[in-house]
Amino acid sequence: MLHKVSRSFGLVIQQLDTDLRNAVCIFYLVLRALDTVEDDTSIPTDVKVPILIAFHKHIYERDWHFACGSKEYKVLMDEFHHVSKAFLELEKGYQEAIEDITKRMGAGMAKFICKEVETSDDYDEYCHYVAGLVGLGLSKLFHASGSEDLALDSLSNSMGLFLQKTNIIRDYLEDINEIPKSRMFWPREIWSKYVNKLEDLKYEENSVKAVECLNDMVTNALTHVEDCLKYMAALRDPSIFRFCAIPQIMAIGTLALCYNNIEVFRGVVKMRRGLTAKVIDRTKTMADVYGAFYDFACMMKPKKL
Ligand code: D61
Ligand code: MG
Repeated sequence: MLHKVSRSFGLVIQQLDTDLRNAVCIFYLVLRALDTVEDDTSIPTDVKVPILIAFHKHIYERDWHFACGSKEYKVLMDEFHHVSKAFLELEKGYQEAIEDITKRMGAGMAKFICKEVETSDDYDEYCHYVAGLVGLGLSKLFHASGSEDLALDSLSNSMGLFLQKTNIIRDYLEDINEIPKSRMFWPREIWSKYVNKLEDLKYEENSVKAVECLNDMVTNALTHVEDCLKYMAALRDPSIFRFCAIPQIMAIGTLALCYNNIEVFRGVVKMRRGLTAKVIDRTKTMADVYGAFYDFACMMKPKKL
């Protein structure tokens, strides 16, 4: 099920050691199910909010079920009893970490169902709920497995914010074109410096403003890089290190590709398969991470006039 719902994370989760691999896999599937509820625009708010808030309780219920989502996410929701069953077989320490994060993420998602992302503080707060908390939970799981020291919450949070903000930037067009209209996560405080309406960024006559706004968003995401490098430099276990480093390198690679690139407003901008394969094959040490971050940062520098 993990490989069906996650193209990218399935691979890096798979290479963790058995105990931690099971816990992280269940953690992923629980949060993906929660996110499927959040993202399903056909569920009325008064039905959705209580489910988000109580989700952390449902994972203890062997036969709890809520049908929603589409394609592979619908299958995940229909077969959720397998996830609860596996969750109940995890060690107590893992269970408690997963429950705590699910509870806080569900409450944060509920808060933002009725609230738009206006300021950059809102943007950081929303990204904290949906991705920063994943970082906090993973750090807890790494610590519980006995392989790592417990990381600082602020550094764990930045690991998630860097990944989430990269997704939000790359997915502008996909999200703005969604029918029925999906929610948008670019903060008004940033885009309103360039256009009157967020959707104006996609029209050809606003190309110059659009790229300026995009560069502002990429620069905002890059503020988390220093924390991410600190977080990764403190890891000891080689498989945990790769699990953390590969998504981070993919993220800075994606930002380098997006920077100053009008194609973000025209179609899909994605790293090429060959480059992805290289990152997966060649990420082993902190020196590899510094090298990749340096190379991608150098690609961004000359792109600006
Ligand atoms: C180290 C390694 C992996 C990390 C990390 C530190 C810190 C944080 C994260 C992974 C989470 C990064 C999330 C980035 C991708 N964003 C999404 O998938 C959005 O949904 C967010 C809510 C559900 C999060 C589920 C998740 C994701 C990755 C995990 C995990 C749980 C558990 C373990 C390992 C990795 C996004 O999804 C739709 C989309 O991207 O199109 C959304 O709805 O905004
Ligand atoms: Mg979501």
